[in-house]
Amino acid sequence: MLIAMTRGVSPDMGRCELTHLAREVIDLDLARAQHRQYEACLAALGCEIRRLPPEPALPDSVFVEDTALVLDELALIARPGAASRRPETQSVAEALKPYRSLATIQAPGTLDGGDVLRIGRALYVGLSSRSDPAGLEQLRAAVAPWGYTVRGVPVDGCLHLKSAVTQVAEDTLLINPAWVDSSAFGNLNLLEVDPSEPLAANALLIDTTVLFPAAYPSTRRRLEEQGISVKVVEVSELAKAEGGVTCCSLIFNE
Ligand code: CIR
Repeated sequence: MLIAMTRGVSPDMGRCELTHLAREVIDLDLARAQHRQYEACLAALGCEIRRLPPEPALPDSVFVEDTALVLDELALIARPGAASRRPETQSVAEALKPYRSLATIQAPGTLDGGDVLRIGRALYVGLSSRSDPAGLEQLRAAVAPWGYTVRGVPVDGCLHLKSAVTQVAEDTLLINPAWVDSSAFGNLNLLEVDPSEPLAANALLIDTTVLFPAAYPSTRRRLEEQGISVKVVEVSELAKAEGGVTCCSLIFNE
């Protein structure tokens, strides 16, 4: 069974971290409704939703993806690059303990889950404003016993690696080549976002369906033209906090 760990929207989300976006007013009620709809989509795609305890004082705590990397063999608790986000990890570690043995990124290394793209047994790690080479090396050491390859990929112009590239089918990545070097991804097929939608590369693949933001219809058409099944979700308020569809869950096999 697939588990999707999520966490509700903090009442303080208006004070979230922002790196590439200007601050806009977030409608909290709408954000909560969109988040519930997101959870409902995950449930409809076969995920069992496990809600983490709320963290009302932590503005970005809905973005649970950044707090950990959950592999079949272990869970690695992240050390987010933004200091305001580090207190989010404790409750995530507690919640993951029943499912996996845990390793933890140690100071001064930093790693955000949003910077780790897993394709089979290859882990691509964004070297971004949030994740640094020391974090990457700790990740490499933690997963070495299970034969994962780890490759650093510089990210420029966006928040995380998965803002620039995500998996949308077994052998296909959706990518914004302006933010990450396409040649890093070897033999995989690359589908580019529509140039008018630079933020559209963050998609969430569950089995053979892609959960995808309503805001990017031109890129959605590109996905559908490739025969990819797309489930659209409205996440406008979460996007104002610089979050996308991968960020709001940790998905793993029970
Ligand atoms: C942050 O800047 O950390 C949050 N406002 C947004 C995090 C989005 N997470 C993600 O893309 N994995």
